[in-house]
Amino acid sequence: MDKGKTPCCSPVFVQNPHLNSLKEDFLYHFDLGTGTHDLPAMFGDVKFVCVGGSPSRMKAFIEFMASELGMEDPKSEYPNICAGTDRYVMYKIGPVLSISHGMGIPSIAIMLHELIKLLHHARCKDVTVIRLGTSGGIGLEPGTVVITKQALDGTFLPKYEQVILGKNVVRDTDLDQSLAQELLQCSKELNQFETVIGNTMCTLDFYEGQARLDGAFCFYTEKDKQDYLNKANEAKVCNIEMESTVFAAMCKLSGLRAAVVCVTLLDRLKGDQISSSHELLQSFQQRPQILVSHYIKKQLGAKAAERH
Ligand code: R2B
Ligand code: URA
Repeated sequence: MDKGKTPCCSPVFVQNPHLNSLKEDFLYHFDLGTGTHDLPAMFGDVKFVCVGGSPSRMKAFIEFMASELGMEDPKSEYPNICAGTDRYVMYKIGPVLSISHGMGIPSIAIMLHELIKLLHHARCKDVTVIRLGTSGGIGLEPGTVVITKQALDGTFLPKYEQVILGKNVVRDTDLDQSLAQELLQCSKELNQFETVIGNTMCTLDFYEGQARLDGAFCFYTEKDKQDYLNKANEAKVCNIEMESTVFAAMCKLSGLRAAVVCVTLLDRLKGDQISSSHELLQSFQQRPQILVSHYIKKQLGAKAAERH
């Protein structure tokens, strides 16, 4: 494939022979299933899946996306496709799906298993998945958007480790570098906020796992914390969040083009508490949405031009 060109007709892989013996596949945490829903009819046209932690942010994203694509319907609310469960929310407008994933690796991993199966059952092709999130920055002005180059674990290694059948299974966390560059280019075109490409550290916890001094427990000194964050800085970590490694690993296993775009809410070299005003934090959180919606519009414009 030519560098920089979007892939053509890449299916979404599941790698599980046991699925073939299921009479129907019920995606429990979405409350959707192959026996109860026509997944190809509902989702076959999906090309972009945007995921983020918070249900209300992912609803706001679909409303924003609809208005950006000129597809908003002032008379109707966007229905939550997963209304039968309160685990995740899911919204769709044209080829764009917006889904919440909660906080942390276990929560996003469950969502991704079901999302990958959903895209597979729906026979989707050429799907791009982007995580839009928040993070703590390292040495960056709060509000900077970080597009992840490599997702690293808490020891600064580009891997995701999980115990499966009592054994440690290690998966790598490569993300699509051409997609990261395309997103950076979109940010240059928008010219509205600072955006960088850098490494993202993914942790299992918000407090001790991210070297904070303000959790319920802390058995290290302020110097220990600073030394650790300085080491992260040396490993070119630009931001810290809680989902990127498993997101990258699972998207890679299923052949999905993937990117992580997170805004920084604070500079962790200067503090731990997120105490900026609600309004400022809200406006920061819109930045990944603005960037990704520009990217999607551009892609859809390019596809439309290819067809004519
Ligand atoms: C960023 O923000 C959340 C913690 O506040 C977590 O889901 C993450 O990755
Ligand atoms: N999300 C995180 O995981 N860490 C932060 O510091 C801010 C948001």
